[in-house]
Amino acid sequence: MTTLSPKPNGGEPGGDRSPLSIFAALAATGAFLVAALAVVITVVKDPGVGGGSVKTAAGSSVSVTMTEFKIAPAVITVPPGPVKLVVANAGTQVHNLQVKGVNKATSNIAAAASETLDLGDVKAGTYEVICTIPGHADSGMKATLKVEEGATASAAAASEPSAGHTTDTALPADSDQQMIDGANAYVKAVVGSLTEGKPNPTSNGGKGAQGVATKGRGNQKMEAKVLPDGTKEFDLEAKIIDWETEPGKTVKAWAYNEQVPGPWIRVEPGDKVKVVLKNSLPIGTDIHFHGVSTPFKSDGVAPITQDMVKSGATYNYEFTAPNRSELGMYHAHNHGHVSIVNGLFAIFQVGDVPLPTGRTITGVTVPNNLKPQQELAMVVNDAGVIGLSLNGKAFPATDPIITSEGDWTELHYYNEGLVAHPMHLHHIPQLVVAKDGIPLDSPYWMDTLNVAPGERYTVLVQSRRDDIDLSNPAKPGPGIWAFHCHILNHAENDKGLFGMVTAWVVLPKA
Ligand SMILES: [Cu+2]
Repeated sequence: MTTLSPKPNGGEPGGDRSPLSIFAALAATGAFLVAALAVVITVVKDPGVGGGSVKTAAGSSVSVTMTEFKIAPAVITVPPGPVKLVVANAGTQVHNLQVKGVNKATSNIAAAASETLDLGDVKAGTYEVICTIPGHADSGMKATLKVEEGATASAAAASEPSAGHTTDTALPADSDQQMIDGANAYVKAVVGSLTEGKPNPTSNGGKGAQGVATKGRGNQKMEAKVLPDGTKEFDLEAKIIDWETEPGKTVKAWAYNEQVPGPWIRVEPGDKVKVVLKNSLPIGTDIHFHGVSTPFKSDGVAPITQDMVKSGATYNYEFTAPNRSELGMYHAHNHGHVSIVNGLFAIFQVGDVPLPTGRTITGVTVPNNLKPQQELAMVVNDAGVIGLSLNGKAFPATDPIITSEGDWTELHYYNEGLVAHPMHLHHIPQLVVAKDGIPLDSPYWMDTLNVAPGERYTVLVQSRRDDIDLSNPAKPGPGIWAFHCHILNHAENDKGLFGMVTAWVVLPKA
């Protein structure tokens, strides 16, 4: 029977294959990550780029393109009468388009999608056009709609470069080189931080390493303040902070205790819990414990279950944790479409997710008494000022996952964004053991897991496969395996890898 149980294996790797020599070899090839990702040039044909305008008896139709953080053309000119805007999102984040004074707006448009906005009969005048997603208009997503007698409908600025978007006409001439440089910089950072032996603050027992350095790290385990009656107290402050999502890009994030995601809170079943929320945001807030059994008044849905926690105020959530494990999140509920995607999200865990130890699933037996070497979280987001990210960071600032051959890793996925993300780990199969913290009667193996907003999944991963022949270095085994969202423009842009990309590192057995 095939088994993933740790067992003696006669074919140990050769003595010269130290972890660092492997990385050096990989880094030297330069393009290994490129190959690993099976790079596909994203060819997106959409009506918004290279489009133009049409003036018919039925009115004007103008193509408008949104990117980070621009609306093109900046001035849209049309004659009075019926106007339609064909609005394309050529960026990497969710955007929308609102025409003030006409009171018409698109829905939130996902990256690479488009929508036609019928403005109806528009009178002569000047109207402001913006993306209403917080921070986007201030970052440049503003345009003007000029409705003038005798005007010719303006053409979309087809020649303007569009960030993060590829048309079939041209990739930058140096796009291959940028891909190679970006991948190499990431590997160099990962190998460098491994050498320094930094602990990984977001991992239980993790060996620790990081991508290209940025300021601030989220998901840090929070110590409880234990009160005389045994209650575990966690003090949180919500406020707007500077947060570096990727090297050199700092945004105004909404954060708990200056972290995105906020501190990882863990309690045990039956614990008495008190969460003290101080609101230092400019607007009211609350905390909803998503997927955690709390009483009505601690469900955090202002103004229904509690009063709004006004700016400057403090609120106490008090409850007894359930008598079973639960894997939840905590996030603002009030104005969630702004506050959550901008960073007010974190993990709330009650006990350990039960694992299918001793069970055989599709021919693979999970060891009895399995205790994974590390327990990690991957919180995905795609919107607001945080954008496409894993644990609050975008590639190349994403933390790699560091394991050794034979290690078992327990990984929890959480989606706090607006769209689903099919998370794909190369080469190493994942065993799905729980959905939303509830253990599955029938765990299953897969390599791509679609995680929709609000969902949590728990997987077990053993950093080896039985078909790996350790005595034959030519066979794949240890290495840096690409791990990314498989919506291709969530993982790549014209400059190479970006956004929802990280690496699963398998070091040779010590
Ligand atoms: Cu995605």
